[in-house]
Amino acid sequence: MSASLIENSSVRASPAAEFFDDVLKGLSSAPRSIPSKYFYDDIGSKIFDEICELEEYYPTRVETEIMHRYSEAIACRLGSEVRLVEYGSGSSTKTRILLDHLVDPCLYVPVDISNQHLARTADALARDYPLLSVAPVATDFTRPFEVPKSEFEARRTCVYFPGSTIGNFSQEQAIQLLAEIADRCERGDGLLIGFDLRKDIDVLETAYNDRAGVTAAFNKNLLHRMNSELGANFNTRQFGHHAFFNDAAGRIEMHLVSQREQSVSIADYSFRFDRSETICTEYSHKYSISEFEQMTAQVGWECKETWSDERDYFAVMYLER
Ligand code: AVI
Repeated sequence: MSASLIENSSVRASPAAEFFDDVLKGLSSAPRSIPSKYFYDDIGSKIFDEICELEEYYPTRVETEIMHRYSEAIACRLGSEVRLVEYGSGSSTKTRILLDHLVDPCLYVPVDISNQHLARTADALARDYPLLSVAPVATDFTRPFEVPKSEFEARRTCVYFPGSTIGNFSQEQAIQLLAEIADRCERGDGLLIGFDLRKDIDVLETAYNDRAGVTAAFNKNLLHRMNSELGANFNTRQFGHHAFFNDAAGRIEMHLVSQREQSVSIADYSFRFDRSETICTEYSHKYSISEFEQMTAQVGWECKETWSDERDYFAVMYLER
């Protein structure tokens, strides 16, 4: 069975216009920044999949190990006949571990901003799980969207939010998003969320500065995207990748650094960059389990169980509304 894609375009301007507006706004602000969601075009999503395979990038590997080790306990927490809604589903790799253990799931709703990647992933899932109904939604999950209904009434909806994507929001935005997810849920619905834990700075910085330069290519893909989609004229060789841990803020920050004084134009707009001036492209917050429990409790979630690895690198938490 192939899965038909729902594109949620009713609530916003065209994606190209929105990208243009966000880039102009971000490059005009001080300090300069561009929202990290724009990493994920078709090429960026593929580079991200490569990052997940890197030796240095532990989060995917460790989260996958946790999912394998505790899949039965996790599936038991979610219960049978669940409607599983995954935020930022990407390639849905970890979801397969969950799907292999869930009892009679009613519907799987992968939600992702990259529609081509989503369509391919949803088709592959529908092929590999012929008894599962898959209803992909192509949208930015931070905006309101209609969650498809299952044919048979689900016992509960569970939002699955793996991959530490929550870390890519500022703390304030993360709390706001967790509150919105709670609002979209009913009492007793669940949230299964993966987040990266605070740890040794070297381990963190190595994960975002891999030797093969895949993370650098991921970061620079944003420049290529602005050139090809917005007609910008970034000289991609004149910007470097810089990622470091900001201890006070508890986050990795990723930047594109201008290698010299230069001007860049986008449509009728021109932006001057000093040497070493940066565009912040991503935050990746790292939390402690208790910090995360407090954040979620503030907005109506009750933590039921947390699973982590032996080194406490990563945590998967199950919460109920
Ligand atoms: C998707 N997100 C959780 C990744 C992270 O670790 O913050 C994105 C990423 N950026 C560089 N490497 C991976």
